[in-house]
Amino acid sequence: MAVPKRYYITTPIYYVNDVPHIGHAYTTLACDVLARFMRLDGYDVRFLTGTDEHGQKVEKAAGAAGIAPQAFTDRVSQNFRDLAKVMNYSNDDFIRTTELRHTKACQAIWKALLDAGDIYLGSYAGWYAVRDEAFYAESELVEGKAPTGADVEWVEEPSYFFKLSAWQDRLLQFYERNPDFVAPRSRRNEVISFVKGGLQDLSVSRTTFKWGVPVPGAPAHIMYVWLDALTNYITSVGYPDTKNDLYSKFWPANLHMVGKDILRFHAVYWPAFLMAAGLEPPRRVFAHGWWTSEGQKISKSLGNAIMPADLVQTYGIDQVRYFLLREVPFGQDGDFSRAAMIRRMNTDLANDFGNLVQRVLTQVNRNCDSAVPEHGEYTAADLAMLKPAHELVDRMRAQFREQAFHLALDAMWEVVSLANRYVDAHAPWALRKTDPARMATVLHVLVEVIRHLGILAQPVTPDAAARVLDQLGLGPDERGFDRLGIAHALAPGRPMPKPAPVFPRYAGEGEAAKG
Ligand code: ME8
Repeated sequence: MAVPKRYYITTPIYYVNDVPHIGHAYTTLACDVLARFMRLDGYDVRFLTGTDEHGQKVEKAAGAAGIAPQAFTDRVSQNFRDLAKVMNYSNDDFIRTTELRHTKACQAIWKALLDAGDIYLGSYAGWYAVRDEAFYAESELVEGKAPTGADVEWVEEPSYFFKLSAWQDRLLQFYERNPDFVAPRSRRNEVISFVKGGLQDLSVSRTTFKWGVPVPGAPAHIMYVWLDALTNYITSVGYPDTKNDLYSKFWPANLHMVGKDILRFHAVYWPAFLMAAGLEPPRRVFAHGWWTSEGQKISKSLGNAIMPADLVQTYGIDQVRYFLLREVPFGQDGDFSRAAMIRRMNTDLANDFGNLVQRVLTQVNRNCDSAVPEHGEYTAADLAMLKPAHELVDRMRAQFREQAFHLALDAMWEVVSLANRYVDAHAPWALRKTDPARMATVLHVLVEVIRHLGILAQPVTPDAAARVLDQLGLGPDERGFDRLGIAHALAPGRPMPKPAPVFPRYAGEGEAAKG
């Protein structure tokens, strides 16, 4: 039997203590592009994002805003839902940890851990960083602060513990058997050495504040916000009902996408919780890098957070989407600069891809009666142009499998450059009078190349790609990856609508020159 083509991808759920900035937009964008790619490739996809609304940090932020935590989270969570529209995300579910379905899932996993003998009552005395919502050992502190630079406070309270120490060997075996579980590879080594260094039992309940999921049977305790938050990934597929359709179709998740700051929670605690509860761990966790802004760390106190809506308004949605995934090798840290953004927008999109489409489709419109041109026999040069276009999907698939977005886009732009060189070399405009049949063949080859580029550009630049495909006259059922290849080449004579530019240049050229 064929393996069912299913794909479940998740973003971290974001704390609602703050409005979303470019860093949050980036993680969800990467997931959106993968989700779109897999859908076009025939997969049944589930793409989840949402907000992490419990814990001391959110409670404090609500206090500072002078409103009750629930009203505060309602307001800030909406900003993240609005972001989905601004950035054109295609998520299938948006989870809030204050929803009833989630409370039920949290309490069920708690009971499963308790029944398995992996939770016991004790008391915690140690350091806690509210900003990270994390406990730190004395030995981890650096000049009285958490290794992340967050302030720590001394906490002493009755607490339930998860027997994380008992999971060290099983986790190491799990990493051994699943070499692709943590990516990129350098992060995998980091996780393994952390676990080899020894694991302490983990405090999983708090008693000194109230904003959280109550521990079943122990109402003085609320669940530690990370146990609560991680559980969202199974809440969305219907846990604790593991027999339902969604759960059986989509769990284990194929990919949890996270920033490098929260890898430990996802690659150490989460598989341990799941295995202890008798559930399967996810297949893969990818930890991407961090963005700085014009060379500086993005922080609330510096006031330099880049707002996605501003960027989209200034440069355009697809320009921003393309830039974020093309500019920095995925997995590494990167710097956002307006000069670099404008360069990508003008060079890669407007000059290279945009011009290619514009000049080819304009010639078809003028010289081929606004219809797909007839083609004669292909020359070696024609075949050398078509082949890389036909093979592009395989190259991009391989890169997407590794979450190497920048390399997938590199591969695509190789074809774009090849096509621009092919236009120059074969100058179809000059053939109009001398050899109209050859002109038609050249334009046919180019229309096919553009059809492939348009279909494959959909995950990263969905609006612009849709406009390219509209201009080729493609119907909604002609845009999937199953339509790639010569077998589905456009029939000569099919009408093609009037072309219009797809990728504008940045209007404020002065700013580009400054960069
Ligand atoms: O950690 N560059 O939520 P959070 C790149 N609620 N990515 C960035 C970034 C930057 N400068 N700043 C933030 C939490 N991010 C928890 C997660 S999941 C069960 C619970 C992204 O609101 C990056 O993905 O602090 C990072 O991991 C995430 O936002 C942290 O979001």
